[in-house]
This record gives sequence, C-alpha cells and structure tokens, in this order.
Amino acid sequence: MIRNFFLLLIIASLFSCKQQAKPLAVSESTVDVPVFSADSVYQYIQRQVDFGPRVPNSSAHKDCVAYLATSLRSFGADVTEQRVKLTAFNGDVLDAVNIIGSFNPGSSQRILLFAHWDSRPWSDHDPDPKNYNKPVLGANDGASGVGVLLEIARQIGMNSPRLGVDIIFFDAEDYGAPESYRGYVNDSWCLGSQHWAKNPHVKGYQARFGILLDMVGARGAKFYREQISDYYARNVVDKIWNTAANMGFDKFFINKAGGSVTDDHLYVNQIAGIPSANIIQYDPQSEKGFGDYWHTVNDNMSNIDKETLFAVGTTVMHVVYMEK
Ligand code: AHN
Ligand code: ZN
Repeated sequence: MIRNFFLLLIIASLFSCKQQAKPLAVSESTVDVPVFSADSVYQYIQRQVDFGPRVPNSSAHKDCVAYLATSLRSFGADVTEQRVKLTAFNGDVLDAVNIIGSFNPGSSQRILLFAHWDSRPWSDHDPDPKNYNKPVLGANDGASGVGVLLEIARQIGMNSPRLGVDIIFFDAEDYGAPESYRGYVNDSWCLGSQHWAKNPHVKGYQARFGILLDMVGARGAKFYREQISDYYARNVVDKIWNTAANMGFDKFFINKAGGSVTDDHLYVNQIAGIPSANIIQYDPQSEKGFGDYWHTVNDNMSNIDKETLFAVGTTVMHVVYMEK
C-alpha cells in the first residue's frame, strides 16, 4: 500500500512539468511520503470562498464550521469544536469556534499544524477607501492555509505518519484593530489562538513543534524566514526551509530574514510553549510587505496558484512524514 505512494510520486514527477518534486534524497529514501494534490486544495479553497466571507457571527461563518468539522471527521480525525465568546478590541462579542482535528490521539509524540479560518470584516488596506467597510473574501488570507491542511488531513487519514498530528483551524485571528483605530488596543489579533493557548483542548497539551500556514496560496509568493519564528523556533524554521530547498522549492522558500509578523504562532510559542514557525507571504523588500491583495476586496480565487500550494503542501508533508 505504502509502496504505491512512492511509485506514484515517481510517476507523477515523470509526467508533471511544472509541479515537479525532486526524487527523494538517499538519506530520506526509506520514508515514503504521499503525493500532495494541489487540485484537491484548490477545491477546498473554492468551497470555503463559496460560503462568502467567513466573518465571525455571520451565517457564512456558521456554515463553514460545519463544513470544516465534517471534512476533518471524514478524513478520520477526532474532532473538537472549541466554542467560546471572545470580545474584540471594539467591544464586539464574537461567537468563535476553534476547530481541532486529532490523528493518532494516543501518541505522546505530536506535531501541531495550524491556520486561521476566519475572514477579516474590513478591507482596510484596499486602495479605494469606499471598500474599507467591506469584508475580505479571504481566498488566500484564511482559506489557503486551511485548504492545504485539509489536504494534509486527507493524506494522513489514508496513510499515517509516525507521530500523532493535530490540525487546528483558529478563529478570530483577523478581527484586529485597523491602523486608523484611535482607542486603546492590546493583542487585538489572534483571539482564537490566544484562547486556545491558555485553554488547550487537552490539559497540558504539548507538541514537538508547530507550523502555521498563513497566506500560502498566492501566485509568485515568497516565504522568507519570519523573525518571531526564528526567535522562538529556529530549528523548526531550519527544518522547513532546508526541506524546501532539498525538494527544489527554493524559489518559494527564501532562506533569508523576513518581517516580524504578529500572528497565531506568537501565542502558541509564548503561552503554550510549543516552538512554532510561520510560513507566511511577507516580502521585506516590497512596500506593503504582504501581497497587494492583502486586506482588500481582491483577495479572491484569481490570486490562487496551484504551483505555490504544491510547493508549500509538499514541503510540510515531508517535514511531517520525515519526523520519527
Ligand atoms: C498584523 O498585521 C499585526 N498581523 C497580521 C496577521 C495576519 C492578518 N495574518 C493574516 N491576516
Ligand atoms: Zn488578514
């Protein structure tokens, strides 16, 4: 069974032109890693976007919870819906849900993979100020990371890695205060992960390391070494960026310092104490840092690129399956 995946990998690499994974290096050849499908991810992103913006307290948000929990269950995960009311910087009370899928829950050696699944209520970086109060569709900012993790969940369900894996979709990441907000603001982003880090779904939860996927699907994306990740989890960053380079994905994974981005991994590092790295599109050379679509009404399917999804998904899969 497992051999078939290896064969498939070889066959896939013979026939595909663009999405080419190099054959596994000799030292890795004893481990068979299932082939990651970017087509599958693309559909998972489309499904999320079809609900509309998944802004907390909206009906799209409620519908999407059911879709994500059902999907994880169908792949064989034990699913926990962690429901909590969270108060945003502006006083809005959000009915938030962190969705957790656990594979091989009995194993004490674990890997944590996470992404945020909510969409931002405001397009406050749109070039047109008339759009500031419109929600972000979040094809890349939200749905891409979740889509890649759904595909990894599907693969894990068919073919288990050696370690236990937990996949968390965090809510209320993107409800942070706009720069124009003049009131008092403290830790206004990442409300779902802040809550989980203080109240993990399993008492005393620990994992060997964590990986956050944030905005991992845009055409031409570059992933630099994010600085909070390098501070708390340098060896995890090394592991990911070296794996990517070994597989020929160094065009996407740039082994140089990027920005310092407040994101879900900050609280997983600081509060939960799990060394965690963020794979995020943030280019320190560019004016905006994030992609042009970021927090605009243009964060839609037109920016999503299967080549980027394949590079990220294949890299993370290898990191997961190599671990022993
Ligand atoms: C800040 O802008 C402080 N953090 C960005 C985190 C984020 C928002 N990721 C996606 N959307
Ligand atoms: Zn965002």
